[in-house]
Amino acid sequence: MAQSVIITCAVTGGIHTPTMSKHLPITPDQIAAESIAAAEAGASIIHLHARDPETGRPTPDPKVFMQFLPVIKNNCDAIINVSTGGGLGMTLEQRLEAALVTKPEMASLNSGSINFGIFPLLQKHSEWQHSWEPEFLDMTRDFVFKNTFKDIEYTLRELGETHGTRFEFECYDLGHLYNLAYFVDKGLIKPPFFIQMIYGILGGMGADPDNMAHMYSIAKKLFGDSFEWSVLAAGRNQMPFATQSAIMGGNVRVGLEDNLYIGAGQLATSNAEQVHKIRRIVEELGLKVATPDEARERLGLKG
Ligand code: KMH
Ligand code: ZN
Repeated sequence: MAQSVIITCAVTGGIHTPTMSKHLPITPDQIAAESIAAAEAGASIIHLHARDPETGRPTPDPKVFMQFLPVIKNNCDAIINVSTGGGLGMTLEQRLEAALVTKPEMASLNSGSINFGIFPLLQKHSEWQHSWEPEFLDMTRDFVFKNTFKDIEYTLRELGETHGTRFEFECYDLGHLYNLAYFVDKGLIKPPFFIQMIYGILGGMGADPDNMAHMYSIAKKLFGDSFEWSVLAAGRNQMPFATQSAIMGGNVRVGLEDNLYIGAGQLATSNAEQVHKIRRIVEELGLKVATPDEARERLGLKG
């Protein structure tokens, strides 16, 4: 019998800008409401960034996180996953601050460095309404998303070993699986661990179905049965790649962080709309959607 499918919803992220979609949640109230609705629609993990309520710019400020994390926790049973990717240009210390203060069940951990090439996406949007958006566009032209071995080890020790937070290991490339294998060998990552494979970011793996098949087969060789895996793909590849993952026995991530659309040329009006869509697909495939407690058990979370 096939395992149930864990749906993660990444509700806002740090890449899309407010002028790209009026449905992107920005304020703490909006982020809380979108997260709770996504959980009600079937997401068992909510992946969270914070934004400055005035400008929409990503912020590392734990005080802003604390305006929505308790609201989400009190109004649904979903697993809270705090990003340590943060926003472009943040230092590692800034990126870790909110998770170190809030000690969530789960946090993201980016498993290697990449050139994060989002400028083609941003250049399409010419109506800049917020003062920081042109600056953001300029920064992204030569942006290295730095996640060195030292950075990863620091995060594993400070957040994982010290606080019992477990990770969504974000892998943008095949080499990132080998980085994880290195830390498994060192005893710093223990099963069951959660690999989030990321397709379609310029600088990382392209959104080619063959890449997913290959990533999965290498992950199996490296880790046997000791890992869970999930897939996110940026933009229009989001739903097809999530569907391929579910068919191959993996889990799925959707949300406005990864894609602002629900169909060709049609903006998603909410995160929950994307969760409903992938849930429908998963159930039509004859699979079940995991509850938060099933996800907790499979991912070895502290609860
Ligand atoms: N924005 C995604 C491609 C993080 O928050 O740590 C990757 C991400 C990074 O979710
Ligand atoms: Zn994120």
